[in-house]
Amino acid sequence: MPPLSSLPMKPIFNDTIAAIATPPGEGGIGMVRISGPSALSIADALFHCVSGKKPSLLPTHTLHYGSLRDPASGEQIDDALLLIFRAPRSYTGEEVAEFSCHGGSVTTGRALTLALRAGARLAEPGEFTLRAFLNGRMDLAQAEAVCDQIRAKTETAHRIALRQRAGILSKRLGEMRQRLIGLLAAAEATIDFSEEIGELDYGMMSEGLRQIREEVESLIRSASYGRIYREGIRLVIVGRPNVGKSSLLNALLRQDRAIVTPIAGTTRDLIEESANIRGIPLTAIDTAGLRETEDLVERIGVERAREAIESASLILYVLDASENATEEDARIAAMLADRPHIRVYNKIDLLDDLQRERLRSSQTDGEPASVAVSVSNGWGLETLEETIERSVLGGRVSDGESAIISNTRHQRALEQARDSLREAEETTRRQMPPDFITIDIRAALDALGLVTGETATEEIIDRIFQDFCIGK
Ligand SMILES: Nc1nc2c(ncn2[C@@H]2O[C@H](COP(=O)(O)OP(=O)(O)OP(=O)(O)O)[C@@H](O)[C@H]2O)c(=O)[nH]1
Ligand SMILES: [Mg+2]
Repeated sequence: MPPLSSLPMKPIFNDTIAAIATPPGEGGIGMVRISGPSALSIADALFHCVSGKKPSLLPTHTLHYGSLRDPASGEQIDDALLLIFRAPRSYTGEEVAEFSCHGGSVTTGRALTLALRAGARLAEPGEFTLRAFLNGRMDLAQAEAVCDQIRAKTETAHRIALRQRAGILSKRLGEMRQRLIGLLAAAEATIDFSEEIGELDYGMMSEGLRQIREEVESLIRSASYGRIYREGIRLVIVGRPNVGKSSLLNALLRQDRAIVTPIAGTTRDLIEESANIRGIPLTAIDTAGLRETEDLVERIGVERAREAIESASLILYVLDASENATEEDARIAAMLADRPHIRVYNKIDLLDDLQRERLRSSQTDGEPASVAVSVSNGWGLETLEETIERSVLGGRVSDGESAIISNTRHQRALEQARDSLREAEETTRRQMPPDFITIDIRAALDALGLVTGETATEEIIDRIFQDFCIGK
């Protein structure tokens, strides 16, 4: 497989693809998208503009009203709108026709069938965006951000995806690659023309490499933040029976998801639900109260709770503030000792003022963080959400402008680049011949190119687009 940078920049596909671009089910409108060299001739066969004009003769970026008909029988399928984009100024870089029909799976399904019969082939998942990438309309990081934007669960995740799609990360990486290419050229010149330009300036080389390596490292650091928003976290609620775990789950979800009763041992299975706490997408998991029990069902539930603790990104350890700690609490505390967790003292409404004051003064700023709440009254829940945010992000916040890494693939590529840059720095420090330095610089350039796709192989690219939805 040749590197993609050697692929031609003009449209490279001779087949035409089609798919329903709107989600399945009922909806106001449904859209069928067709892209490729025959997109407009297919529109000619199926669509009759009220103006009487042929779609293939219409100008780009225009919208037309008309009827969608089966060319075989003449039957009208829908009255619809046709959007025309001409190559190369379209999403894919190819000729594109989009039918905006009435919603519902039958209408869009029939429109798609007509397009296929007229010569299009059903698009693979992500194939429109794949073509956009291969036709040079966007780079790989931007293409991945398309998928991230569609999948974003919170506004912050959406903002990160939007910035990546706009090319902020690509631009930053592009600048770094340009500077590395400058260093590579300097090293190569001393190999080829050492008599004219003399020895390599090792000091300059070392300083240049250090600066770029530090920038790569700062991007890698942003990954711990960016990935939380892209992938979300698992928040597991544990504690003894009856302390208010399910009540807390319901409060965080703002819905009555789990059964709450005064009977200890109410929850017996894991209850998982998606939530959004201060922009952080998360799966909140309520568990069976931890205790020794003879009840078979409850015992399985307790076992599952222990497994959930293993998979948690953060644990809320709920205690009943009106009761003294028990042996079970000591066991739970020991189990959580090396796991990230927050102690949540619940039911503080049952305490008198003096007891509440005592609880408050016993809480320190140290680890683990602890928060006093009354789920029944809503006291302290906002502080708890703030504490969750702080624990998850560890004080890392985005300034809203800089490039952020939110994807494991990008993180790995940058780590590879950092390692090669370190090796280049070491080779420079030891004043080895410039050939050795150029090998490491080239490796770093290749690693950075994986993110934006210049050096990505067909296999990597296929894997990325397989995860997309159909019609995108
Ligand atoms: N006074 C008071 N009662 C509460 C509070 N939060 C929950 N409760 C009550 O405590 C009881 C147990 O609540 P649950 O949420 O079912 O407790 P749990 O920890 O999920 O219990 P199990 O599922 O049995 O482990 C219920 O009667 C709740 O109404 C609170 O803040 N104050
Ligand atoms: Mg419960």
